[in-house]
Amino acid sequence: MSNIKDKLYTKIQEWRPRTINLVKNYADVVVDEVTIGKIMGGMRGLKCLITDISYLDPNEGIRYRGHTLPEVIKLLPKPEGSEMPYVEGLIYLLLMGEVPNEKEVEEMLEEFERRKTVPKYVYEVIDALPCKSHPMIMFSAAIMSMQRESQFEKYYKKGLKKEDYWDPTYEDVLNILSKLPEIAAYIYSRAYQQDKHRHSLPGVDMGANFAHMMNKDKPYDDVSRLHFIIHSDHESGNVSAHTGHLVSSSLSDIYYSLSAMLHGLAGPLHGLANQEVLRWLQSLMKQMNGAEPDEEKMKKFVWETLNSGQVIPGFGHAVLRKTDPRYTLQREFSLKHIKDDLLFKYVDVLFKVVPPILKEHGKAKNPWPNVDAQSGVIQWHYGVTEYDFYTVLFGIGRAIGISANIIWDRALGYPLERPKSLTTEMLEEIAKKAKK
Ligand code: HAX
Repeated sequence: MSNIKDKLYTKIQEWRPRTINLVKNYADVVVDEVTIGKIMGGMRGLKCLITDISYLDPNEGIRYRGHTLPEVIKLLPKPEGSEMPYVEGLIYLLLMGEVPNEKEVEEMLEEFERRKTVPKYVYEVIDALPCKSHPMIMFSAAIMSMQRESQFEKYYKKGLKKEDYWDPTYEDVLNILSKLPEIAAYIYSRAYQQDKHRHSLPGVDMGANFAHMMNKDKPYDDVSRLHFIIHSDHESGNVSAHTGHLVSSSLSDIYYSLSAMLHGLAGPLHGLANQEVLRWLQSLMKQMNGAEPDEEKMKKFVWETLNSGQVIPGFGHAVLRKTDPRYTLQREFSLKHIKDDLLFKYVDVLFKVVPPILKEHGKAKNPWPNVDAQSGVIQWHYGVTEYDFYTVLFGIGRAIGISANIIWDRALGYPLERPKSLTTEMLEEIAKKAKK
């Protein structure tokens, strides 16, 4: 066993009694109330999932293993001369629940290095798709094609014990995560650059390697690190994380689970919102003839969007009730590196203009910007202007958190997910009885 896997095994053994205790001794304790409103309202706020990897507070935002995002950025080791930490260190933190030291990050980097070569057939699968396919389709198909590599499936067929499920899952996770940046960069070159792909650079971390493959200079390595880190996890109830967990609960392997989660991420109310923000901003700038932002004209445009029945992309959230700290971190990065960028100026004026309008409009429970309002603008500034690609970048990050969760789901023996459904008539009956 590698040192990392060995240490993870110790952590798992230490944690297991807590799970067993809750299941054995407290299974009947009531945690939450299931109302008709919650059932009909997409289970908003219903406390019925478990993860120890991240927790989303509506007012504070996400914490990874107890740390806020600014703390994560501050605490994790960084490559020399970089503002942003190693993504590999974040993976260690999510898996172990501990901030790694330099040596532990080094071990993680080695784990990734030896696994990062993408099999040739994956490129062929991507090439076989029409180059006008959405990049998320290419991404999902590429991951699916690698299912044949699954260690979990191989050992499960041989008769793996339940308590050992986590072990080949861990191998599958590291195998696939280490390859995602190259697969994404290949999709980019295939879709937009007439196949001018640059292969992985040996001996560099994920952020630097991705910048190299995208043919971008500094600080795009830090842009990538920041992007992958802040998108990695947002507790378990969001569509992508929940989908990944649900699919994996049937003991489908990580390839099936990650491919499935991407399909949820690809929706405009979730990850695709970053693409939608750019599309919407472009039409706004077109109306303004590319001039400097003008608050009054922008207010009019926001109202026009709302009055036509559309949502303002990049604003609102199902859980958050304040500005998303992932937005704030990206804004701070932008203020430091791209503050004169016209598109960024537009985004910054929208930060001022949209929340009061959404409040006046009176529908959205949260009028503040979310992660997607900023991420595309940074990519655009550094020359990644093909906004169809942005959700793929989100997907690399999100795969990290979902994978860490799936390893722990298996380690703690979480069961097949299977809630119960009712009919409308049954709910009407329940409602009638409650009114009596
Ligand atoms: N613009 C206009 N209307 C909005 C809105 C926005 N940005 N956000 C919410 N609303 C509306 C909803 O459409 C809903 O209207 P109806 O009652 O007519 O259906 C009403 O306000 C109540 O919605 P809510 O309870 O505040 O929000 P939900 O939990 O239902 O949905 C969403 C949360 C993020 C989907 C929503 O805020 C939205 O559509 N935002 C724009 C799209 C977006 O930015 N998505 C990315 C979110 C972050 C993320 O997951 N990234 O991956």
